[in-house]
Amino acid sequence: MTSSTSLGSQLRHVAESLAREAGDMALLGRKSGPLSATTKSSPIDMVTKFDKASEAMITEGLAKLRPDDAIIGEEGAAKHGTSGITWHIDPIDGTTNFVFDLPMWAVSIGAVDEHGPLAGAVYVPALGEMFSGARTEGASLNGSPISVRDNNDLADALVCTGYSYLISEREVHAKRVADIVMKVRDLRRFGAAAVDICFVACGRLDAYFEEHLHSWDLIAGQVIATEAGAVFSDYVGNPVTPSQVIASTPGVHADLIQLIAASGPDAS
Ligand code: LIP
Repeated sequence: MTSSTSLGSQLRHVAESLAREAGDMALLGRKSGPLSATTKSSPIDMVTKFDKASEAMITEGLAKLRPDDAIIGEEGAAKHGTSGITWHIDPIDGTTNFVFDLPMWAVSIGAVDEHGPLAGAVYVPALGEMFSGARTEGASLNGSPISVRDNNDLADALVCTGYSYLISEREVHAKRVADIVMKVRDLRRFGAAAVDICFVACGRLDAYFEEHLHSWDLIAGQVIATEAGAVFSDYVGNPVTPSQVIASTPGVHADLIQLIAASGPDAS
């Protein structure tokens, strides 16, 4: 890394290398035999030894490569920093898919500075796909530039969503999905927010929406998809937060906000 390389580019490279190392370890481990899981926030919110091993590998790598940065990880990693950079780590995003040996799971590693998401990588080991990006420096899939799908028609849009682990929160989701599926090309539910957002970034999806996420689900995909031309907001068009995420190609964003508003719990 030359001294002229931007900080965003340096952090993008760090995220890619650590995501690949941890993701390949988890994929190899998953294929090595039967897997046990315990649960966290609900009986369907699972965690495995590979979630924990992946987070440990990533935090050890950051301790060597970026010792002054802060860290927030899904499985409990928490470290203060002095550099102004904070890493948000989802060591296995899509743990349910990982446990059921489905390919839609990823290692998501994103870095933020005082201005927001700066760089990130989302590695999907079972698909052999590395998404990455850095603010003002573009986004890529396996090194090739990516961009969102060019579409201005919500009825033509392939839209992805997800559901909370808390059954009590799913009633709203179910009603919303029942309405929205009638107004778009089709709905998908892949089970990993970081993958869903990166699929918007590369044009495989037109839009993604979900509530009740965490920063580690969002940050890496947010910088990648933003650099690929996606727009982000909450469900009413305000700045995105993990609690309410819309990521879409620009041409359907406003109509999707209106459709979500018309299909929500307060809709007539
Ligand atoms: C998952 C998210 C997904 C959501 C799941 C779960 P995890 O994260 O990526 O979008 O629908 O309920 O929260 O728990 O697999 O890291």
